[in-house]
Amino acid sequence: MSEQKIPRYKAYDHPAGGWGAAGATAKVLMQQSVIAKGSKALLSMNQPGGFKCPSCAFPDADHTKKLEFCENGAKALAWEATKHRATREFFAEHTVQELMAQSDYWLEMQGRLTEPMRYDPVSDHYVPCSWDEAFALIGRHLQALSSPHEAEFYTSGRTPNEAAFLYSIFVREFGTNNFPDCSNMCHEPTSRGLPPAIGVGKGTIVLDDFEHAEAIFVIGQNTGTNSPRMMSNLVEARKRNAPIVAVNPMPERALIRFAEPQDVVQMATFGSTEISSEFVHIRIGGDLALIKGIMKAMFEREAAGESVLDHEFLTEHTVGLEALREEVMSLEWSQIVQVSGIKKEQILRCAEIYIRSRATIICYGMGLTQHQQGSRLLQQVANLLMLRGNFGKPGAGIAPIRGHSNVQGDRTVGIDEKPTQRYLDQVRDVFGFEPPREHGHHVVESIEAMLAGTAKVFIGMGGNFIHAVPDTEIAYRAMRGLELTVGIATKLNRGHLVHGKEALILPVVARSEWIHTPLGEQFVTIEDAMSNVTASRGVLEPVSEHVLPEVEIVCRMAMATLPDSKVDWAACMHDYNHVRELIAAVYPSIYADFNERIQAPRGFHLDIPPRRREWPTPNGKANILVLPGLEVNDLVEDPTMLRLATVRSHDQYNTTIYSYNDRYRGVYNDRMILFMNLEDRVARGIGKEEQVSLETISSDGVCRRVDGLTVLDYPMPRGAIAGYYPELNPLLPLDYFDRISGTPAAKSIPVRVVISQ
Ligand SMILES: Nc1nc2c(c(=O)[nH]1)N[C@H]1C(S)=C(S)[C@@H](COP(=O)(O)OP(=O)(O)OC[C@H]3O[C@@H](n4cnc5c(=O)[nH]c(N)nc54)[C@H](O)[C@@H]3O)O[C@H]1N2
Ligand SMILES: Nc1nc2c(c(=O)[nH]1)N[C@H]1C(S)=C(S)[C@@H](COP(=O)(O)OP(=O)(O)OC[C@H]3O[C@@H](n4cnc5c(=O)[nH]c(N)nc54)[C@H](O)[C@@H]3O)O[C@H]1N2
Ligand SMILES: [Mo]
Repeated sequence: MSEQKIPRYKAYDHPAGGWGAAGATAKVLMQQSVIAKGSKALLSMNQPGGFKCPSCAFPDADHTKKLEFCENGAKALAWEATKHRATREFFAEHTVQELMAQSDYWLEMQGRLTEPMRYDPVSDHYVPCSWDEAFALIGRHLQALSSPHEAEFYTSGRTPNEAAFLYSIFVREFGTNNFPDCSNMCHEPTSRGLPPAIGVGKGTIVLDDFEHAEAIFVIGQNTGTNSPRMMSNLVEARKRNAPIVAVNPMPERALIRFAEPQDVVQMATFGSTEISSEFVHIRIGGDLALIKGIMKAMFEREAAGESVLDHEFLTEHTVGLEALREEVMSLEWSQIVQVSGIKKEQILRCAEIYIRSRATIICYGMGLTQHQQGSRLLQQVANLLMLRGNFGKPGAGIAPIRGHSNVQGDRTVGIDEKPTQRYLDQVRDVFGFEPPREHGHHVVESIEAMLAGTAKVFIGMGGNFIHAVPDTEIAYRAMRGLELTVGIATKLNRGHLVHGKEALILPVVARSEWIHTPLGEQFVTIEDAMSNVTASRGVLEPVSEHVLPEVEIVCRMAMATLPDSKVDWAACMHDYNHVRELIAAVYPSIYADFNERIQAPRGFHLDIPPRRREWPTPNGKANILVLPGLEVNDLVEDPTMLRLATVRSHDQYNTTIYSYNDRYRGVYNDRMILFMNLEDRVARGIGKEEQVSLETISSDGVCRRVDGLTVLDYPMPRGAIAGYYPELNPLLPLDYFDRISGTPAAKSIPVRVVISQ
């Protein structure tokens, strides 16, 4: 197993993609022993009639000449279609305490879960239990609570629309809006920050816009690893000379040079395409200063008599321009340069690219959202776009590159701890019960409630809550205080081992597997990052006859918990068309005729009013909102401080570790790494590849420390370091989050190095 191999570090100087990616795809299929099965499934991934890739949320290309998969999609599939099984015999062999000693990698390598298991405290083993027993246990615990707010209902973004919708109705009829979800740690700043600005908390582009863009900015996103299918769009843009500006503290390989594994000529000739025309080596958290710098350059040119703003758009559609101009003009260039770490000349070049382009797309990922001012930072991205009317025209718009394949869809169909009153009225009218009106808990609040003893039950619809959340050790304590924890999952993970007094693991049918009910074959639907809703039909046989689809699990939890329910759960359980009719009833403005429209081979697009220059904001305008100053995180008065970004390697999917390699960053067989600028290393007296510890700088008296981290010389800006999530989550304080969205600031943790004695 790669775990036991000796760590190796060697800079990667090839283009990303290419034969390395092709080889990695074959290798992962082989490793999981699924060559034949996996290849068959790959052929129908993201094709009409097939299933949606379980990896990222990037939309499918609207053409048939290509197989729509990528190296990391293949890994996600191989991981799901694996031949390995975590059976009852496996659980009989290991106590939970023994399993706790294993790595996350090892746990998931045991393979797919095959039947429901219940924790037995006497033997410290998970033991088989029937589905009826499992649902009865859940029903008993939920009914025993003195208030419905004592339960937390987590959702991860792989859950399809039908299951997420029913889950949201079940939980609301039960009586709470406690919906912590993975989005709270991810694109919540998009969902909360953008609505006051443009009226929607989603992106405004469609895939075709890439073909019309005259410039593309990719900020804080590692495209080649986390949305590899988007590389085709970037390559295409570069080939027609559209400039691409990449803004990142790490010179991510694929953003520099990329060879398309699906381009036969490039593969045969070992050719590749240069991606970034401008690589902006930003300091962690320096993006606000960069954006303000670009805006300042524009305002200065206007002041000098040039016309670089889209005055018509600004006058007709926006409010707030003058306040922004005043604030931006009050900033000194020297401050902008210092905080961003970018020379004025380069900022001016970026401004020039932006001004010349008649249609610009700004894409962004976790490098922008996971800061203390993540939501308001995104409002500045929207401002920048508004200055040149980059909304509601071909080739232009804002493009949050979402993470999980259905994280956007889950929110659309009701997974929301702060639902609108309008939606709640609609639920009341369609189902005939009064849903709770008060806001529920997001992720951080749910952990606080567990720590305070006011939360007693945790139900995890997918995901790996315990290793996704901040402050790992504190989170362990929170989880262990609960009465009941339930993990609805495909694979064994840490969340099943850090459990409450009673615990269940409920195995599900995976995305690539078919769903047959007594009413025949069913399909589910997914909403991608560009608001396209498409059908997903698995093509593989489910892993065992004892796993259930998520839809059935939700219905049976509801039936066990709510004997007098107003909802006909039995009618939903086996008939997904009926579920879609209910979705259409609750969301008539976007989901009318759902069952008819989903018949189109590529599904349909949900309405995004800003695409028509309509702004569903209270004043009906696009609002230019000001975030004063240049900082997106609280200042820390400590000269030894470094800002730590926790990032993904090329070989992981969130908390799922596929291997210990990170090819493009030149790391093999190791994940306990700190990427650091050589001068920062030398200044601290750290030897080359020496092991150190990191400690969080915080004022709450808690000592947060991770040991055994090897320091690698890496082209990071001074003062910025990076390491891997989830290994470094113990350093992220629970209280360190964006107040608007609740999103932990996982890209800017203030830390100091402690040299081991
Ligand atoms: N293969 C694979 N695909 C995935 C995932 C996966 O784990 N594996 N996860 C999915 C999920 S849920 C999500 S949300 C997405 C995540 O996709 P990304 O958003 O690409 O995720 P990260 O790796 O967390 O980091 C993003 C980038 O931000 C940069 N960065 C860090 N700090 C800053 C900063 O202050 N400013 C700027 N400009 N950049 C910064 C990092 O160097 C890194 O390149 O991918 C999805 N797709
Ligand atoms: N420090 C730090 N922390 C972070 C981040 C970061 O960048 N830095 N990123 C954050 C982000 S963007 C996100 S989205 C979260 C991710 O948080 P989660 O979504 O909670 O985590 P995952 O690792 O994606 O969940 C993996 C588990 O999902 C289960 N699973 C897989 N497929 C299915 C399925 O089809 N159905 C069901 N029911 N279960 C399934 C498997 O059991 C697997 O073990 O982490 C966040 N945490
Ligand atoms: Mo995410």
